[in-house]
Amino acid sequence: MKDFDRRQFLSIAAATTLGLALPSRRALTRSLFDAPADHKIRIGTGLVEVAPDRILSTTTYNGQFPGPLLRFKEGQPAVVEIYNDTNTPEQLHWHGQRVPVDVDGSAEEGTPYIPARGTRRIEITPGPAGFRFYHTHNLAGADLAMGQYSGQVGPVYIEPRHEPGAYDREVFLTLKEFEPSLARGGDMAMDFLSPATIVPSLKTAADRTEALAKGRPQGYEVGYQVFTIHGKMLGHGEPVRVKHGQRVLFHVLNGSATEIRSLALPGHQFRVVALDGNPVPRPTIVPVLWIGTGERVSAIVEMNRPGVWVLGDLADDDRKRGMGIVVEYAGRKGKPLWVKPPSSKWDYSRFANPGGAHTKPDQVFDLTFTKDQAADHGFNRWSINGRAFSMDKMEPLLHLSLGKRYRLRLRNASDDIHPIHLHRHTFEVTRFAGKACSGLHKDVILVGGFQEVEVDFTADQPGMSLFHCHSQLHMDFGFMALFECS
Ligand SMILES: [Cu+2]
Repeated sequence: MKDFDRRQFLSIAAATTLGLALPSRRALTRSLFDAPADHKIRIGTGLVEVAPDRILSTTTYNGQFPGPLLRFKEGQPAVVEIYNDTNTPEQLHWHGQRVPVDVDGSAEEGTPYIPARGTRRIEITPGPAGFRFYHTHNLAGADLAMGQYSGQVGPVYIEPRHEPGAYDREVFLTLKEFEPSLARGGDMAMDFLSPATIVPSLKTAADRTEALAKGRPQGYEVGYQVFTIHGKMLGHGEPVRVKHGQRVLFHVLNGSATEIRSLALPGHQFRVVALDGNPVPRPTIVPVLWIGTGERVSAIVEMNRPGVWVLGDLADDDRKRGMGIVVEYAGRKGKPLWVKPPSSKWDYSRFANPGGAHTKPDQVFDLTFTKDQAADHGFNRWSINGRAFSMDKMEPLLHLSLGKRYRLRLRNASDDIHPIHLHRHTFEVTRFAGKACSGLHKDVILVGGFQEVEVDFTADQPGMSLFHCHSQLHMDFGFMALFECS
């Protein structure tokens, strides 16, 4: 705590010297003197009752899963006290927020750890407004009890200064699997992204690296036994209780360590109003939501088909093992009904403005992702531009100038889909698989097998920012890079 106060003092002293605007007197008083915390988070072992006969033991926030919904007000400084009751130093990452390295929650960037059996008290100025989340940023490697395989995931809502209220109620849902295990190969849905345009040279490059791996087995993938929404297997939690005519705004977070999820509600449609917590330029009605690891979708459902329904994943195996929640209309009883929706594609550009970026970037960087099959103790090793990240060699991959606009051309020379995430920034999707678009602001984007996606962003955060695939299995085996900005 002393450490925190000193740093605060130094940053204020520096701001004064530079003649910068000081935080408000209230903010100053709160941080320098020991004001009560706005939120207290306790990291420790918790029991999660996913069903009456299934109680899991895992690391949680405040003994519950998901972690408590943390509400902040945009731009209003808040103090968070984090207690670590485990024997492992921890990192708590504020996903989707523009916060300094000191509090972002990434050891790679230089955030101090929350010591084992210790405490860290931080102050953040929350923003941008919208649906964010917080999660551990520890490596797990081959230890499937660690990192985001555990229960260290919770939602954040940052209230905007003006809330548009075109709905009757809000429901926050966190999707998460438990009881992971390693297997060779996987069965993740691959063909839902649209357009499906691939770049032949990326396929050729992948074929070449695959040929080099000839004779090696498939790399490990992670599978799960237990699937939950809001910490409960389908049929075991409280249903979402609705009334005929209500407009319900669902804020859905994919808190998975590795999986892409889908969601449908038979007889109903989703009006997608925000992606990754940011309002979309063109709210669009879709029958199915697809949500990559770390992505969020906010969608309004008009409750106009009274009954008892399953809001669930399209994958039958996963839904039967728990990935669903019951939606029950007032006065209706009976067995929840699931109906497979007609097939549909997920096209990010439908939510964006047609046509490309309005601002020309100052510089374009190509980032090519490759897989070296089973190259690291049976795990696939991942590289960005030929470099697999390691904590021993942490030199930044890109050097950025503060205030400049950059374009990243994300080039996937592998057959997997990767949820690509950039810390401390929001990017604009300007081209998806050959289709130009604009106005879609996100912090995670799915890049399909052999596909190319372009995102633009302004480097407005000094210091290191981590860029990585949000799959724990990929980031832990090389799929990370640092961008340094000064
Ligand atoms: Cu990945």
